[in-house]
This record gives sequence, structure tokens and C-alpha cells, in this order.
Amino acid sequence: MAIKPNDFFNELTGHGVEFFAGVPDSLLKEFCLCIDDSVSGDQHIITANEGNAVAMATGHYLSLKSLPLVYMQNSGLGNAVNPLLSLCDLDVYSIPMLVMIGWRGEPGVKDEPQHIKQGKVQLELLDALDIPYEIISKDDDQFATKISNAVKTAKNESRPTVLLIKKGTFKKYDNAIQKSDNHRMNREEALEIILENLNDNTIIVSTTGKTSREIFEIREKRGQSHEQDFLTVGSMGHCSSIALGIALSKPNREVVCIDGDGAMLMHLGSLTTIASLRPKNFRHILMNNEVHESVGGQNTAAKNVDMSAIVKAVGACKMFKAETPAELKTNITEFMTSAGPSFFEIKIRPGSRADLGRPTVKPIDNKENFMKFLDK
Ligand SMILES: Cc1ncc(C[n+]2csc(CCOP(=O)(O)OP(=O)(O)O)c2C)c(N)n1
Repeated sequence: MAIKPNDFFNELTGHGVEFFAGVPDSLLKEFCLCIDDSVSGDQHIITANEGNAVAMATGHYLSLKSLPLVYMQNSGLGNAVNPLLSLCDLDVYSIPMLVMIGWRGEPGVKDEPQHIKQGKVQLELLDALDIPYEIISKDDDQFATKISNAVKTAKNESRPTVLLIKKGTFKKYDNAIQKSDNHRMNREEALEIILENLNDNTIIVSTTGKTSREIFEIREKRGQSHEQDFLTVGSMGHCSSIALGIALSKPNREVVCIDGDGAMLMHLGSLTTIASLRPKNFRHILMNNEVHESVGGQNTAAKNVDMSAIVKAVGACKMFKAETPAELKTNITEFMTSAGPSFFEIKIRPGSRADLGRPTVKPIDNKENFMKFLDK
């Protein structure tokens, strides 16, 4: 039987864990909602990337000597390896912390292509990093003992210790609050307008999560090919850099990056590269719903910061903004026809179709078709 998020949370707090930081994951969604509800805003921090969470947890431990918990999807381990090995490792500052990891792509469990390799090498990766771990699943009546063991290892040996969480471990969290801002479009409505207004030669690079899934489905619905679209199914936060690489290599083609706020924040530094290089054929659209909608709707820092102001401050480009379909329709042509680099922030409300599918074209085929399209 799946574990109640509250039971898991209470077990952790029973061991004195009071500080939580991480980037949300769909497998940990229910637990993340529970922390959000149970802990004050300065004790639960949704960080821009997973490495930031490890570093913040380190700061917490150094200040209060209390054991923090960092959470992430296993794709985020790559973002966290540097601080885990060069800050927290036994050979450096030896920092105790619990690291809760959602195990996407576990062998034998059906998952999307971008999770397969990470899932397959998950245990070997942890072994290679010399990070001890406990594996927890929905059938685990021993989860309290496993938490207790991990806490002991982390504290007694003063090192990061992983709680590796299998798919389906958590029960639904009952108190989940559904937030929405109804006067705005949702992402799919905005994407429909964008795709309608881009010409057939435009190159699109779209971000991780539901944005790419919706673009795929809109093309299917319209009977269009997918050759124009590079779907960044994994590698969250890097779609603007992929698009930038293409824009520089294909200066005569128009390139549009369709980003998310969580993804853009994850590797915000790429904005400074775009601003330094200033490619005229590069256009950046931000679908800003202020949450990580694809993995459960947890807030991003975009709730509190002005994303357009950040882009403007690095000196990027021509700026556009829309909150309504009419504003989007009015501005999209000028956005596409005036010289780039330009930035279009579209404020949308969270939400997507319950029956939203996943791309049925394999990434390798998406790549082949896309590369042929780039050569046209
Ligand atoms: C490195 C990494 N960390 C976490 C994830 C899990 N993840 C997939 S989509 C997503 C949310 C993206 O949020 P945002 O860019 O705001 O787009 P939205 O889902 O709101 O459309 C997250 C956290 C991931 N794929 N990779």
C-alpha cells in the first residue's frame, strides 16, 4: 500500500528534519505538496536547480547543525553532482543531509525515453559517487526503519545519504490546493496561437514537460509534420542554449525558443550568453505560469520576480508581453518580423488537459526529421 505523504513527513520531522529544499518531480509530487502545506516558506525552498538546493541545505547545516533534506528527480542529479562531490563529500566539508530522489526510468517500469538511461544507471551512479542509499517503494512497511537508517548514516558519518523513491510510493495528498488564474489563457491556447502565426520555415525549440507534449499534440491534431519542432524532452533548462546554437549556425533561418519559467530559471545564465551574442534570428518566448505545472504545480520564483525585467537587465533585446489571446495575436507578428534577439513573456494560467498524451515519435526520429528540416 502506498505511503501517506504526512506519515513520511512526520517520520522525517521526528528525526529533527526541519529544512527542505529541492526541485519538484512528478514521483515526489504528493510529498512536495505535503511539505508546502506543513512548513513555512523559509523552511521549504523550491530552488532554481538541484545544485542550489544542495548548497542551501549546506548553509542550513553550517548555521544550525540540523539535518536538512534535499529533493529532486533523478534527472536533477547531474545538476547536483558538483556540490555533492566538491562541497558535501567526506573528502571535502563532509556535510550531512538527506537527498530524496525520484527514480524515473527504473528498469522494468514503463517510462519516457529521456528517463531510461538515467534510471538504468541510477544505482551504479550512486555507487560511483560513493553516496549510500535506501530504496523506498509503495509496498514498504519498513519505510520508517529505512528513514531512520538513512538519518543515522547521514548524521553518524556526516555525509549526504539518499532516499531513492520508486514510482507510486506516495498516496495522494488530500489537502492539495488547486490554484488557477482564470482570466489568463492556458498554455495550450497560447501555443495554438503561436503555432498558427509562425511560418513553415521557422525552427522551434521547445522546453521540457507539457509545453513540448502540447506542441506535439497540436501538430497531430492539425495533421502537420513535426519536422519544425525540436522537443527538448529532457535536459530541463537548456532549450534556449540549444536554440542559440542553432541560431548561430543557421543565421538565415528564424529560430524560436519556447521556454517555461521553471526551466528558464534553472539555467538563467544562458540569458547572458544570448545577450552577449545578440543573434538577430533568435527569438525567445516564455510561457510564464509561475509554477512547475508539468510535475504538480509547485511555485517557481517567477511568482516573486519579474522575468522580463531580468531579461531586459542583461541587455538582451526587444521586449513583448501578453496576458490575453488578443494581446498575443496583436504582438506575435511584430515579434517575428522585427530583428532579434527578442523576448516575449506570455502570462498564462496553470492547467492542461487531463488526457494530454506524450510524443509518439521517438527522440531519435524527431532528431533525424529535424536535421533534414534544418538542411532545407
Ligand atoms: C534537471 C531536471 N529537474 C527536474 C525535472 C522535472 N521536471 C520536468 S518538467 C518540470 C517543470 C518545468 O516547469 P516550467 O518550465 O515552469 O514549465 P511548466 O511545467 O510550468 O510548463 C520539472 C521540474 C527535470 N526534467 N529535469
